[in-house]
Amino acid sequence: MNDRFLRACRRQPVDRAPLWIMRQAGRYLPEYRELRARVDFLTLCRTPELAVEASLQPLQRFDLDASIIFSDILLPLEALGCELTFDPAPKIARPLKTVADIAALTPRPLAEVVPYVGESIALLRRELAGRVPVIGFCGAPFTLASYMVEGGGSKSFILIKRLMFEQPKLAHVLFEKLTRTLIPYLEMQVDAGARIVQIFDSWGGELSPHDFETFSLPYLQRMVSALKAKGVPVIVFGTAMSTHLPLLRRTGADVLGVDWRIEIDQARALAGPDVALQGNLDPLALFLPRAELEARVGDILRRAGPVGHIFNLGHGILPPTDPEAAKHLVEAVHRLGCHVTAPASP
Ligand code: 1CP
Repeated sequence: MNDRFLRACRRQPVDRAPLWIMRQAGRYLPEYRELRARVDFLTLCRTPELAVEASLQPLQRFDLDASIIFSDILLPLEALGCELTFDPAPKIARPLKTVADIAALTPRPLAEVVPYVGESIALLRRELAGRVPVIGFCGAPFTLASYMVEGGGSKSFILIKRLMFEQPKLAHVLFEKLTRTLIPYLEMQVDAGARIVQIFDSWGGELSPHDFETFSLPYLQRMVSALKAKGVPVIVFGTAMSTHLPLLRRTGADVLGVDWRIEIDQARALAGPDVALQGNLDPLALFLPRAELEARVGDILRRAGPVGHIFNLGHGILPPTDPEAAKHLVEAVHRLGCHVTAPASP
Protein backbone atom coordinates (compact mmCIF):
# COMPACT_ATOMS: atom_id res chain seq x y z
CA MET A 1 0.00 0.00 0.00
CA ASN A 2 1.23 3.44 -0.91
CA ASP A 3 0.93 5.09 2.53
CA ARG A 4 2.77 8.32 1.64
CA PHE A 5 -0.44 10.31 2.01
CA LEU A 6 -1.32 8.88 5.44
CA ARG A 7 2.24 9.42 6.63
CA ALA A 8 2.26 13.05 5.51
CA CYS A 9 -1.10 13.64 7.27
CA ARG A 10 0.60 12.49 10.47
CA ARG A 11 3.76 14.52 9.82
CA GLN A 12 5.91 11.39 9.46
CA PRO A 13 8.86 11.30 7.03
CA VAL A 14 8.02 10.48 3.40
CA ASP A 15 10.17 9.67 0.35
CA ARG A 16 8.44 12.45 -1.60
CA ALA A 17 5.54 14.83 -1.21
CA PRO A 18 2.24 12.99 -1.75
CA LEU A 19 -0.07 14.47 -4.36
CA TRP A 20 -3.72 14.42 -5.35
CA ILE A 21 -5.73 16.98 -7.29
CA MET A 22 -8.90 18.50 -5.94
CA ARG A 23 -11.83 17.55 -8.23
CA GLN A 24 -9.42 15.15 -9.95
CA ALA A 25 -12.43 13.27 -11.39
CA GLY A 26 -14.51 15.57 -13.56
CA ARG A 27 -15.13 17.62 -16.61
CA TYR A 28 -11.51 18.33 -17.67
CA LEU A 29 -11.17 14.62 -18.60
CA PRO A 30 -12.63 13.54 -21.98
CA GLU A 31 -13.40 10.07 -20.56
CA TYR A 32 -15.47 11.72 -17.80
CA ARG A 33 -17.37 13.77 -20.39
CA GLU A 34 -18.07 10.54 -22.29
CA LEU A 35 -19.41 8.90 -19.16
CA ARG A 36 -21.59 11.97 -18.46
CA ALA A 37 -22.95 11.90 -22.01
CA ARG A 38 -24.47 8.53 -21.11
CA VAL A 39 -25.82 9.28 -17.59
CA ASP A 40 -26.85 12.37 -15.65
CA PHE A 41 -24.75 13.53 -12.70
CA LEU A 42 -27.04 12.22 -9.93
CA THR A 43 -27.34 8.78 -11.54
CA LEU A 44 -23.56 8.70 -11.80
CA CYS A 45 -23.21 9.46 -8.08
CA ARG A 46 -25.93 6.97 -7.10
CA THR A 47 -24.66 3.99 -9.12
CA PRO A 48 -21.62 2.49 -7.34
CA GLU A 49 -20.11 0.87 -10.48
CA LEU A 50 -20.26 4.19 -12.36
CA ALA A 51 -19.11 6.32 -9.41
CA VAL A 52 -16.12 4.00 -9.03
CA GLU A 53 -15.39 4.23 -12.77
CA ALA A 54 -15.29 8.05 -12.46
CA SER A 55 -13.12 7.89 -9.31
CA LEU A 56 -10.61 5.65 -11.08
CA GLN A 57 -10.36 7.68 -14.30
CA PRO A 58 -7.72 10.14 -13.01
CA LEU A 59 -5.72 7.29 -11.46
CA GLN A 60 -5.59 5.51 -14.81
CA ARG A 61 -3.89 8.57 -16.29
CA PHE A 62 -1.79 9.91 -13.43
CA ASP A 63 0.29 8.42 -10.64
CA LEU A 64 -1.62 10.07 -7.78
CA ASP A 65 -1.31 9.16 -4.10
CA ALA A 66 -5.01 9.05 -3.19
CA SER A 67 -8.40 8.39 -4.74
CA ILE A 68 -11.43 10.49 -3.77
CA ILE A 69 -14.85 8.89 -3.93
CA PHE A 70 -17.00 10.35 -6.70
CA SER A 71 -19.96 12.09 -5.07
CA ASP A 72 -20.94 15.65 -4.13
CA ILE A 73 -21.06 17.55 -0.85
CA LEU A 74 -24.78 18.20 -1.37
CA LEU A 75 -25.99 14.59 -1.58
CA PRO A 76 -26.39 13.95 2.19
CA LEU A 77 -28.80 16.92 2.27
CA GLU A 78 -31.36 14.52 0.84
CA ALA A 79 -31.27 12.87 4.28
CA LEU A 80 -32.72 16.15 5.61
CA GLY A 81 -35.44 16.21 2.97
CA CYS A 82 -33.79 18.58 0.44
CA GLU A 83 -34.49 17.95 -3.23
CA LEU A 84 -31.48 18.50 -5.49
CA THR A 85 -30.88 19.01 -9.18
CA PHE A 86 -27.56 19.59 -11.00
CA ASP A 87 -27.38 21.45 -14.31
CA PRO A 88 -24.31 21.30 -13.87
CA ALA A 89 -24.41 23.71 -10.91
CA PRO A 90 -26.52 22.53 -7.99
CA LYS A 91 -30.02 23.83 -7.24
CA ILE A 92 -32.13 23.17 -4.15
CA ALA A 93 -35.84 22.78 -4.96
CA ARG A 94 -37.26 24.61 -1.92
CA PRO A 95 -34.65 26.86 -0.28
CA LEU A 96 -35.11 27.26 3.50
CA LYS A 97 -36.91 30.50 4.29
CA THR A 98 -38.76 30.25 7.57
CA VAL A 99 -38.52 28.88 11.11
CA ALA A 100 -41.01 26.20 10.03
CA ASP A 101 -38.78 25.16 7.10
CA ILE A 102 -35.84 24.60 9.45
CA ALA A 103 -37.99 22.92 12.13
CA ALA A 104 -39.32 20.54 9.47
CA LEU A 105 -35.85 19.20 8.62
CA THR A 106 -36.05 15.75 10.15
CA PRO A 107 -33.05 13.53 9.62
CA ARG A 108 -33.85 10.27 7.82
CA PRO A 109 -31.58 7.22 8.17
CA LEU A 110 -28.50 7.62 5.98
CA ALA A 111 -28.51 3.91 5.22
CA GLU A 112 -31.85 4.46 3.45
CA VAL A 113 -31.10 7.76 1.72
CA VAL A 114 -27.44 7.49 0.66
CA PRO A 115 -26.56 3.77 0.88
CA TYR A 116 -24.69 4.09 -2.41
CA VAL A 117 -21.91 6.22 -0.88
CA GLY A 118 -20.79 3.41 1.42
CA GLU A 119 -21.23 0.84 -1.36
CA SER A 120 -19.14 2.96 -3.75
CA ILE A 121 -16.34 3.35 -1.21
CA ALA A 122 -16.25 -0.39 -0.48
CA LEU A 123 -16.14 -1.17 -4.21
CA LEU A 124 -13.50 1.50 -4.91
CA ARG A 125 -11.34 0.12 -2.13
CA ARG A 126 -11.60 -3.38 -3.60
CA GLU A 127 -10.75 -2.13 -7.10
CA LEU A 128 -7.73 -0.21 -5.83
CA ALA A 129 -6.44 -3.34 -4.11
CA GLY A 130 -4.21 -1.35 -1.79
CA ARG A 131 -2.69 0.87 -4.50
CA VAL A 132 -3.64 4.13 -2.75
CA PRO A 133 -5.97 5.09 0.11
CA VAL A 134 -9.55 6.31 -0.44
CA ILE A 135 -10.58 9.80 0.71
CA GLY A 136 -14.13 10.16 2.02
CA PHE A 137 -15.63 13.64 2.29
CA CYS A 138 -18.50 15.91 3.20
CA GLY A 139 -19.26 19.64 3.28
CA ALA A 140 -19.02 21.70 6.46
CA PRO A 141 -22.27 22.82 8.11
CA PHE A 142 -21.83 26.49 7.14
CA THR A 143 -21.02 25.71 3.49
CA LEU A 144 -23.95 23.29 3.17
CA ALA A 145 -26.33 25.65 4.98
CA SER A 146 -25.39 28.36 2.48
CA TYR A 147 -26.65 26.16 -0.40
CA MET A 148 -29.82 25.22 1.56
CA VAL A 149 -30.73 28.83 2.29
CA GLU A 150 -29.49 30.52 -0.91
CA GLY A 151 -30.98 27.71 -3.05
CA GLY A 152 -27.72 27.17 -4.95
CA GLY A 153 -24.28 28.74 -5.34
CA SER A 154 -23.93 32.36 -4.22
CA LYS A 155 -21.51 35.25 -4.64
CA SER A 156 -22.68 37.46 -1.79
CA PHE A 157 -24.15 34.98 0.74
CA ILE A 158 -26.81 37.54 1.65
CA LEU A 159 -29.55 35.12 2.67
CA ILE A 160 -27.44 32.82 4.84
CA LYS A 161 -25.72 35.79 6.54
CA ARG A 162 -29.04 37.49 7.16
CA LEU A 163 -30.28 34.30 8.80
CA MET A 164 -27.12 34.18 10.98
CA PHE A 165 -27.30 37.85 11.95
CA GLU A 166 -31.07 38.33 12.27
CA GLN A 167 -31.93 34.94 13.78
CA PRO A 168 -28.71 33.46 15.19
CA LYS A 169 -30.51 30.87 17.32
CA LEU A 170 -32.30 29.54 14.27
CA ALA A 171 -29.04 29.45 12.31
CA HIS A 172 -27.50 27.39 15.12
CA VAL A 173 -30.47 24.97 14.95
CA LEU A 174 -29.69 24.47 11.27
CA PHE A 175 -25.93 23.98 11.84
CA GLU A 176 -26.72 21.57 14.69
CA LYS A 177 -29.01 19.45 12.50
CA LEU A 178 -26.38 19.37 9.78
CA THR A 179 -23.63 18.37 12.23
CA ARG A 180 -25.78 15.51 13.54
CA THR A 181 -26.28 14.25 10.00
CA LEU A 182 -22.70 14.75 8.82
CA ILE A 183 -20.88 12.98 11.65
CA PRO A 184 -22.63 9.61 11.03
CA TYR A 185 -22.32 10.25 7.28
CA LEU A 186 -18.51 10.45 7.57
CA GLU A 187 -18.42 7.57 10.07
CA MET A 188 -20.32 5.46 7.54
CA GLN A 189 -17.67 6.30 4.91
CA VAL A 190 -14.87 5.24 7.28
CA ASP A 191 -16.68 1.99 8.11
CA ALA A 192 -16.96 1.34 4.36
CA GLY A 193 -13.19 1.77 3.88
CA ALA A 194 -12.25 5.47 3.62
CA ARG A 195 -8.78 5.94 5.18
CA ILE A 196 -8.86 9.76 5.29
CA VAL A 197 -11.75 12.24 5.39
CA GLN A 198 -11.85 15.79 4.08
CA ILE A 199 -14.39 18.36 5.26
CA PHE A 200 -15.01 21.06 2.65
CA ASP A 201 -15.81 24.43 4.22
CA SER A 202 -15.40 25.86 0.74
CA TRP A 203 -17.12 29.16 1.56
CA GLY A 204 -15.96 29.58 5.20
CA GLY A 205 -13.62 32.34 4.00
CA GLU A 206 -16.72 34.49 3.40
CA LEU A 207 -17.10 34.83 7.17
CA SER A 208 -15.30 37.36 9.37
CA PRO A 209 -13.01 35.75 11.97
CA HIS A 210 -15.64 36.42 14.66
CA ASP A 211 -18.44 34.85 12.63
CA PHE A 212 -16.28 31.90 11.60
CA GLU A 213 -15.48 31.34 15.28
CA THR A 214 -19.18 31.56 16.24
CA PHE A 215 -20.94 29.78 13.38
CA SER A 216 -18.48 27.34 11.82
CA LEU A 217 -15.60 26.48 14.18
CA PRO A 218 -17.65 24.78 16.98
CA TYR A 219 -19.29 22.41 14.50
CA LEU A 220 -16.00 21.65 12.72
CA GLN A 221 -14.41 20.89 16.11
CA ARG A 222 -17.14 18.35 16.91
CA MET A 223 -16.87 16.71 13.50
CA VAL A 224 -13.06 16.51 13.64
CA SER A 225 -13.04 15.05 17.12
CA ALA A 226 -15.68 12.41 16.26
CA LEU A 227 -13.75 11.34 13.17
CA LYS A 228 -10.36 11.31 14.87
CA ALA A 229 -11.93 8.92 17.38
CA LYS A 230 -12.50 6.58 14.40
CA GLY A 231 -8.74 6.60 13.83
CA VAL A 232 -8.60 8.45 10.48
CA PRO A 233 -6.76 11.69 9.70
CA VAL A 234 -9.07 14.63 9.05
CA ILE A 235 -8.43 17.38 6.48
CA VAL A 236 -10.30 20.69 6.82
CA PHE A 237 -10.34 22.61 3.54
CA GLY A 238 -11.55 26.10 2.72
CA THR A 239 -10.77 28.89 0.28
CA ALA A 240 -9.86 32.50 1.07
CA MET A 241 -9.21 31.29 4.61
CA SER A 242 -5.55 32.27 5.13
CA THR A 243 -6.52 34.89 7.69
CA HIS A 244 -8.51 32.22 9.55
CA LEU A 245 -5.53 29.84 9.91
CA PRO A 246 -5.03 30.58 13.64
CA LEU A 247 -8.72 29.67 14.12
CA LEU A 248 -8.56 26.69 11.77
CA ARG A 249 -5.76 25.12 13.84
CA ARG A 250 -8.30 25.03 16.69
CA THR A 251 -10.49 22.63 14.68
CA GLY A 252 -8.02 19.92 15.76
CA ALA A 253 -7.70 18.77 12.12
CA ASP A 254 -4.61 16.75 11.17
CA VAL A 255 -4.33 18.67 7.89
CA LEU A 256 -5.44 22.16 6.80
CA GLY A 257 -6.08 23.03 3.15
CA VAL A 258 -4.36 26.21 1.99
CA ASP A 259 -5.28 28.12 -1.16
CA TRP A 260 -2.92 30.19 -3.33
CA ARG A 261 -3.68 33.55 -1.71
CA ILE A 262 -0.81 33.05 0.78
CA GLU A 263 2.71 31.60 0.48
CA ILE A 264 2.70 28.20 2.15
CA ASP A 265 5.59 29.07 4.52
CA GLN A 266 3.55 32.03 5.79
CA ALA A 267 0.59 29.67 6.19
CA ARG A 268 2.85 27.41 8.23
CA ALA A 269 3.78 30.33 10.51
CA LEU A 270 0.07 31.03 11.13
CA ALA A 271 -1.00 27.39 11.48
CA GLY A 272 1.82 26.37 13.82
CA PRO A 273 4.09 23.33 13.69
CA ASP A 274 1.63 20.61 14.77
CA VAL A 275 -0.57 20.34 11.71
CA ALA A 276 0.11 19.19 8.13
CA LEU A 277 -0.73 21.52 5.23
CA GLN A 278 -2.29 20.69 1.86
CA GLY A 279 -1.90 22.90 -1.19
CA ASN A 280 -1.40 25.36 -2.60
CA LEU A 281 -1.00 25.86 -6.37
CA ASP A 282 -3.41 28.25 -8.12
CA PRO A 283 -5.57 26.01 -10.41
CA LEU A 284 -4.99 28.59 -13.17
CA ALA A 285 -1.22 27.91 -12.95
CA LEU A 286 -2.00 24.85 -15.09
CA PHE A 287 -2.38 27.29 -17.99
CA LEU A 288 1.21 28.59 -17.60
CA PRO A 289 4.04 27.54 -19.92
CA ARG A 290 5.52 24.28 -18.63
CA ALA A 291 8.77 25.81 -17.28
CA GLU A 292 6.84 28.40 -15.27
CA LEU A 293 4.47 25.78 -13.91
CA GLU A 294 7.48 23.77 -12.76
CA ALA A 295 9.06 26.83 -11.14
CA ARG A 296 5.88 27.41 -9.12
CA VAL A 297 5.71 23.75 -8.10
CA GLY A 298 9.35 23.88 -6.99
CA ASP A 299 8.73 27.08 -5.03
CA ILE A 300 5.77 25.56 -3.14
CA LEU A 301 7.74 22.39 -2.34
CA ARG A 302 10.71 24.43 -1.05
CA ARG A 303 8.54 26.69 1.07
CA ALA A 304 6.50 23.77 2.47
CA GLY A 305 9.54 21.70 3.43
CA PRO A 306 9.77 17.91 3.56
CA VAL A 307 7.51 17.16 6.52
CA GLY A 308 3.72 17.44 6.79
CA HIS A 309 2.95 18.62 3.26
CA ILE A 310 0.46 17.19 0.77
CA PHE A 311 0.78 18.77 -2.66
CA ASN A 312 -2.53 19.88 -4.18
CA LEU A 313 -4.19 22.75 -5.97
CA GLY A 314 -5.61 25.48 -3.77
CA HIS A 315 -9.10 24.71 -5.14
CA GLY A 316 -10.63 22.37 -7.73
CA ILE A 317 -9.10 21.82 -11.16
CA LEU A 318 -11.10 23.78 -13.74
CA PRO A 319 -13.05 22.14 -16.62
CA PRO A 320 -11.04 23.83 -19.46
CA THR A 321 -7.72 22.51 -18.09
CA ASP A 322 -5.71 20.41 -20.55
CA PRO A 323 -5.14 16.93 -19.02
CA GLU A 324 -1.56 17.19 -20.41
CA ALA A 325 -0.96 20.10 -18.03
CA ALA A 326 -2.17 17.94 -15.12
CA LYS A 327 0.29 15.29 -16.30
CA HIS A 328 3.14 17.83 -16.26
CA LEU A 329 2.11 18.85 -12.75
CA VAL A 330 2.24 15.26 -11.52
CA GLU A 331 5.64 14.68 -13.14
CA ALA A 332 7.00 17.91 -11.66
CA VAL A 333 5.87 17.00 -8.14
CA HIS A 334 7.37 13.52 -8.52
CA ARG A 335 10.70 14.96 -9.63
CA LEU A 336 10.96 18.05 -7.44
CA GLY A 337 9.17 16.71 -4.35
CA CYS A 338 11.62 13.89 -3.80
CA HIS A 339 13.11 13.92 -0.29
CA VAL A 340 15.45 10.99 -0.74
CA THR A 341 18.98 12.03 -1.64
CA ALA A 342 20.38 9.88 -4.42
CA PRO A 343 23.45 7.90 -3.32
CA ALA A 344 26.68 9.64 -4.36
CA SER A 345 28.12 8.14 -7.53
CA PRO A 346 31.35 6.19 -6.93
O1 1CP B 1 -21.98 17.99 -14.81
C1 1CP B 1 -21.18 17.52 -13.97
O2 1CP B 1 -20.40 16.62 -14.29
C2 1CP B 1 -21.23 18.08 -12.57
C3 1CP B 1 -19.99 18.76 -12.15
C4 1CP B 1 -19.70 18.30 -10.74
C5 1CP B 1 -18.74 17.33 -10.37
C6 1CP B 1 -17.79 16.58 -11.27
C7 1CP B 1 -20.37 18.70 -9.57
C8 1CP B 1 -21.49 19.67 -9.48
N1 1CP B 1 -19.84 18.00 -8.50
C9 1CP B 1 -18.85 17.15 -8.94
C10 1CP B 1 -18.09 16.16 -8.16
C11 1CP B 1 -17.53 16.57 -6.86
N2 1CP B 1 -17.94 17.64 -6.10
C12 1CP B 1 -16.50 15.89 -6.14
C13 1CP B 1 -15.87 14.55 -6.56
C14 1CP B 1 -14.89 14.68 -7.67
C15 1CP B 1 -13.44 14.80 -7.26
O3 1CP B 1 -13.08 15.56 -6.35
O4 1CP B 1 -12.63 14.14 -7.92
C16 1CP B 1 -16.25 16.64 -4.97
C17 1CP B 1 -15.19 16.36 -3.91
C18 1CP B 1 -17.16 17.72 -4.95
C19 1CP B 1 -17.28 18.66 -3.84
C20 1CP B 1 -18.06 19.92 -4.02
N3 1CP B 1 -19.25 20.11 -4.68
C21 1CP B 1 -17.70 21.14 -3.40
C22 1CP B 1 -16.53 21.33 -2.51
C23 1CP B 1 -15.27 21.49 -3.33
C24 1CP B 1 -15.09 22.82 -3.96
O5 1CP B 1 -14.87 22.84 -5.17
O6 1CP B 1 -15.12 23.84 -3.23
C25 1CP B 1 -18.68 22.10 -3.75
C26 1CP B 1 -18.72 23.55 -3.32
C27 1CP B 1 -19.65 21.43 -4.55
C28 1CP B 1 -20.90 22.02 -5.10
C29 1CP B 1 -20.95 21.83 -6.56
N4 1CP B 1 -21.29 20.66 -7.15
C30 1CP B 1 -21.23 20.77 -8.53
C31 1CP B 1 -20.82 22.11 -8.82
C32 1CP B 1 -20.68 22.67 -10.19
C33 1CP B 1 -20.62 22.75 -7.58
C34 1CP B 1 -20.14 24.18 -7.36
C35 1CP B 1 -21.27 25.13 -7.46
C36 1CP B 1 -20.93 26.48 -6.85
O7 1CP B 1 -20.03 27.14 -7.38
O8 1CP B 1 -21.55 26.85 -5.88
